Amino acid sequence: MVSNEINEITISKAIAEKYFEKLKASLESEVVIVGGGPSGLVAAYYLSSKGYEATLLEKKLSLGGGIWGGGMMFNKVVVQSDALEVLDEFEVSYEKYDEKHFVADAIELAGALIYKASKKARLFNLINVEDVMVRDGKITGLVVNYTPVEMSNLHIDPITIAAKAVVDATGHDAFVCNMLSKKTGELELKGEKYMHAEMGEKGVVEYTSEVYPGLFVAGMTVAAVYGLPRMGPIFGGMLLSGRKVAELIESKLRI
Ligand code: 48F
Repeated sequence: MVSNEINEITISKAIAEKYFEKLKASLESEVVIVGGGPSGLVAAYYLSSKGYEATLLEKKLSLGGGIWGGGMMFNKVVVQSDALEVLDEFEVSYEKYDEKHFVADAIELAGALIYKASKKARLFNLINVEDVMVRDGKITGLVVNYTPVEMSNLHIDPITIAAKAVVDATGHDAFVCNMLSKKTGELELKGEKYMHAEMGEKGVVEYTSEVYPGLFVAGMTVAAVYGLPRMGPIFGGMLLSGRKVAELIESKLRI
C-alpha cells in the first residue's frame, strides 16, 4: 500500500515558492557579482561573510567557470604560495610541488568554492546578464534574462536587478565592461595580452579595482580592461583578486 505523504504538487509549490522568494530578495541587492568562476565565487563568499547581501549570476548550468578542466583538460590546477590562505579558508587540500608552486585538484577546488559560496551568498545559474542600468554616471543595476531565452533567440523582454555595487567577474569576456563601453563610450578596454604567468598573476591582483562608478572588476576581466598578460592554469591570482574586490567594496559601502 502506497501512502500519500509525498505529493507532486507540493514538490512543485515548494520549488516555485522558495525560488521566487530568493529571486525577489535579490532584485534589490547590495552587491551583484556577474560570473561564477573562481574570482566571482570567492568575491561572493567574502562579501557575504562580511555581512553584505551578495547575489551571483551565472549564465551556464554549472558554476565554476574555467576551473573544471585545469590545463588542457588535465584536471589539476596550480596555486602559488601567496594564495594558499584562500585555499585554507575554503578547506581545499593541495600538494607542494616546489617552494612557490602548489597543486590542487580542479574538481575539489570548483566544488569547495561553489559549496562555501552557496552557504552564504545567493547564487543563481542559468541567468544571463545582457545589459547595464546606468543613472547619473553610475551603474545602478543589471538587465537579466534566462539563458535559454538568449540561446533560442526568443523575443522576450528581460527584467532588472538593482545593486549598489556590481562586480564584473565574467572572465575573458569582460561582458559588463564591454557592454558599458559600448553603451556609454566611457570605459576603454585595452584587451588581454600574450602569456606571461608572473606578470599576469601579479597584475590581476594589483589592478583589481572600481573601473566606473559602481562597477568593479575581478579575475581575468581585470586583464581585459587593463591590457595585462594571460597566465593559463595558475589560479592564485583569481582567488586573491576575488578576495581583494570584496575588501574594496566593503570599504566603499561602509562609508
Ligand atoms: O572564466 P571564469 O572562470 O572567470 P575568472 O573568475 O577565472 C578565469 C579562470 O577560470 C581561467 C584563467 C585562470 O588563469 O585564466 O580562465 O576570471 O568565469 C567567468 C564566468 O562568467 C560567466 C561564464 O559563464 C563563466 O562561468 N559569464 C560570462 N558572461 C556572462 C556570465 C554573462 N553575460 N552573464 C552571466 N554569466
